[in-house]
Amino acid sequence: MGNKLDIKRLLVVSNRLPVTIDKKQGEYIFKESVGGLVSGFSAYFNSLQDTTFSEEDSVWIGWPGISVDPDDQQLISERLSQEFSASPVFLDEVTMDKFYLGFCNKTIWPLFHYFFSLTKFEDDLWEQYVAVNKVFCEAVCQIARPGDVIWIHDYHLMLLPGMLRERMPDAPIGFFLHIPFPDYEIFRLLPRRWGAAILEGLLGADLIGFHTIDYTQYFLNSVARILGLAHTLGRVRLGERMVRVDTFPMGIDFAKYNNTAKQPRIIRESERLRRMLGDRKIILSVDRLDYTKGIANRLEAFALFLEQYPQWQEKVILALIVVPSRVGVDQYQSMKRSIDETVGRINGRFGTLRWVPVVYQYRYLPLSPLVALYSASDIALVTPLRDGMNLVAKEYVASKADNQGVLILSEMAGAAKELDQAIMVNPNSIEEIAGTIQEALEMPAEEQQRRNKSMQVLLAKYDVIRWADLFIKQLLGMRESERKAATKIVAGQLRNTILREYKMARKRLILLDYDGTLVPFANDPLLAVPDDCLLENLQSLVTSEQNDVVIVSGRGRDTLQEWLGHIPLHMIAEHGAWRKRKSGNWEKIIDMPPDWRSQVLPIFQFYVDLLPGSFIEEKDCSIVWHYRRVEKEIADFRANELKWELINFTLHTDLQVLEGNRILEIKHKLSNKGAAIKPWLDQADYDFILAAGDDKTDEDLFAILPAEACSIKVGMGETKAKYIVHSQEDFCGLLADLVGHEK
Ligand code: GDG
Repeated sequence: MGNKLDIKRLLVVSNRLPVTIDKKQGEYIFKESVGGLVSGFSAYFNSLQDTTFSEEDSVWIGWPGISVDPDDQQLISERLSQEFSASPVFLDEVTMDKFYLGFCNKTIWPLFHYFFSLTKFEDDLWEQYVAVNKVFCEAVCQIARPGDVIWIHDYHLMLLPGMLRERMPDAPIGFFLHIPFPDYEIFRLLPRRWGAAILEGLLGADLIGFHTIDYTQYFLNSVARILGLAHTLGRVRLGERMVRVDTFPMGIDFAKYNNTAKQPRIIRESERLRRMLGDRKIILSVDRLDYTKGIANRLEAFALFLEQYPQWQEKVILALIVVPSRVGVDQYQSMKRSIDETVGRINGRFGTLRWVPVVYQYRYLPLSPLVALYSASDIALVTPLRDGMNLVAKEYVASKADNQGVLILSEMAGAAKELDQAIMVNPNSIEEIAGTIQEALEMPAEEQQRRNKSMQVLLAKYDVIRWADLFIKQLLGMRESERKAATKIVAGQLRNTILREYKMARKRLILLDYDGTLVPFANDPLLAVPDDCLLENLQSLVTSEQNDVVIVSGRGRDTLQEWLGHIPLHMIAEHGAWRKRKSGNWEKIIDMPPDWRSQVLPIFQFYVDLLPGSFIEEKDCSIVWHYRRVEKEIADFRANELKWELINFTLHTDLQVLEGNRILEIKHKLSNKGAAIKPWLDQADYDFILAAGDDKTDEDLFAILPAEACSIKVGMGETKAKYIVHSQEDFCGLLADLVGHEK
């Protein structure tokens, strides 16, 4: 596995520890916890000693599942630490019930799985959620040391990253959500105060991970709509911090399931199971008891299958394993009763003295019998109504040592994005599931093998260790690039150096972009007028004989002339199509092809009609389509369409498409800011060159500068510039200081 990094420990934080404590006759008993997070993640956690983390044991922090008597807490902590590398968050059962069975499972769980009619919106549940997140925060703060990497898991602790960030501004913090993140239309059903607090809480992390691209997009969309924070390629800037949001589909411990299935005792157990069930075809259903898992529909579909395909009666059984879960929540109790009744009804209706159609167990199975059952089953029926990922589907395929068996999988499970060789079903359609069972039972053996092999390759490659490793590498990698970027930020020592070099220079060239660099963007480009302070600063700059100041802009020359013409500046307009020396007139540098305007305008016009709020700006040698005023998603979609149409149109012409800050522009391919400033670079022996710009077009300028030039990108993102300032205001502050040195 990966290189050992200079990191002390990984602190994993989740609601429950991988081990649950029970007390029987005064004795504490330790047993494995149930559920996707624990069963999946434990493999990674247990492998840690040999991987990325070194020096000391990593720690898993969470609730141990029981109120521990204060007198026993020391002892329990020691046992958990020594035997399980775990550290307990001591909370009494009443508090935990209010939290776990309250906001977690009466609000977040139903809402995030699109069961909004089951969702409770109660203030006291929210207050309890906040309070327990605070207790976790205290617990982590007590354990964390500088250098620790903190990885928080799941929907119970969505406020924790933000709370920890306040206490530990520099700690590397990751967060992974194991359930779906819903579409904005669903998320916004939460009172705004709660929704905003959850998003802000999550954004306390450096890296936020989801199972699928859809969840990632939904999250980013909610962040944009509710907090007003836009993202660039999944990166959200929060003041000095950058948060990355990305997709990491969780894998399973493939080797564990595959190797277990190959063990002779498991093969024997699997054969025994088959014989015991009368050598009938076995359809397997394994889930925690949960309304999201679609157990009721699955049972109805099995009944419909027996009715529609009577030839299969007595030849097939449904092995229904339901694992107890969230026993205190009302819906779960009534669901349990309803499953019991449905199973009874089906068995009563179809069963015979020799055949029980649904073999039902309401209990947790240890790993070996579970794998034997996976291995013995001809079909796995995994039909959740909504599921973040679903690991059972993956485990079933991994346990097919002989590659025989068919996975029927709900298209509403995150796993459907990867397990493309499963037979997909809509879990809401009982008819569709029933028909698919028949299709699966008749699938030829070779086809089953082909499909399973293909999925096994994927599962073996993207297993849980690789999943976790990628997440951690991404988390540390982005911290590293943030650290590198920080060394480029014009502040402190670096700022003083630039000011000093400026002051000491004999002859200076100062190249300044206009929009986004000297003035903020305005919704209407004609409103981005320079204010008095900027005009004064520019005036002071040009007053010095030592300075050549060039405004290098994409703006039309008329606008530049009107706004800045009274100051003796050199000016480049329309990305270099026009040039003006400070004491000269405007010269045209580029000749546009004939008829270009009459060809381009109708294309732009069409998109203005399609996207109300977008508009055209016509210049001498270019045409710009602005879409800044339009809502992001719809605008991005149209902009992408138009971009490709324009790229196609310009293919064999001298024209070029330019993508700027919420604009698309057509210009001559020879006009660019780099070529435009070349005459200045060729002409004089400057001993100080400063260039600043915020947009892609400014990159052409940065690229042509000599290595010693002081190039400054305004805002974040990939750049060829040597240095960075966070904002346009920051750059104007620097400019004011340069001028200050001038006085
Ligand atoms: C959440 C998300 C996401 C179940 N019964 C037994 C047993 N299990 C194990 C399975 C599997 C795990 O529990 C269940 O995981 P799932 O992914 O299917 O579902 P959730 O518990 O709802 O998990 C889910 C997951 O987190 C991970 O991110 O995939 O979408 O809801 O590993 O094997 N294990 C044993 N006996 C049982 O009776 N040994």
